[in-house]
Amino acid sequence: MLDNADEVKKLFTEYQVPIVFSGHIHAQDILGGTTGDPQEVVTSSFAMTDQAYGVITLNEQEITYQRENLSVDEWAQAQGLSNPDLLNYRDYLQDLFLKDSQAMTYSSAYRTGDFAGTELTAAADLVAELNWNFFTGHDLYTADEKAAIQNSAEYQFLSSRSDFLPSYLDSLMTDTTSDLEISIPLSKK
Ligand SMILES: [Ca+2]
Repeated sequence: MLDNADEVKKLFTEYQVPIVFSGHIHAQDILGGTTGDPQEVVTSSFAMTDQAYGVITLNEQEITYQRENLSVDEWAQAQGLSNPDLLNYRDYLQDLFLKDSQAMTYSSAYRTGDFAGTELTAAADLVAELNWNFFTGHDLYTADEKAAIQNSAEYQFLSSRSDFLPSYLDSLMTDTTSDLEISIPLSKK
């Protein structure tokens, strides 16, 4: 965290730093600035779903970043391991994350004393899905997709019961460019 981020950004722009790589927030994101500003690439946490890392390629013409995923499943299979969680590690980590996200909805319902059954479960699934998409950088929605989510029964259910959750979901759907890859042409001196 920087409390003088604006000053630092000015320096990056002045010295033509084309791209900045960081982490910490555990959410995959690529934040593009206006032309001439540095692009910021944040790679999500390697320890959690979906175990991503970035591959950077640099040559005289361009610098590229591409998000890739580790496959523990294949490794465990090649090692002849029998632990089902390791053999299905991708699903295992995703399941942990989704359950954690669903819990956010359930604890909100608990606070308001509202324990609707299947509607609550479906709404918790929507929160979990959008949360997973956000943290793994798969949160690029078309206007139609976004409208469909906001018009869905699950979203409407949350809107009638919570101030926080609908606005939280909206905040997970603001991207307009890919979080997974970027290519920046390098100008010749
Ligand atoms: Ca994003």
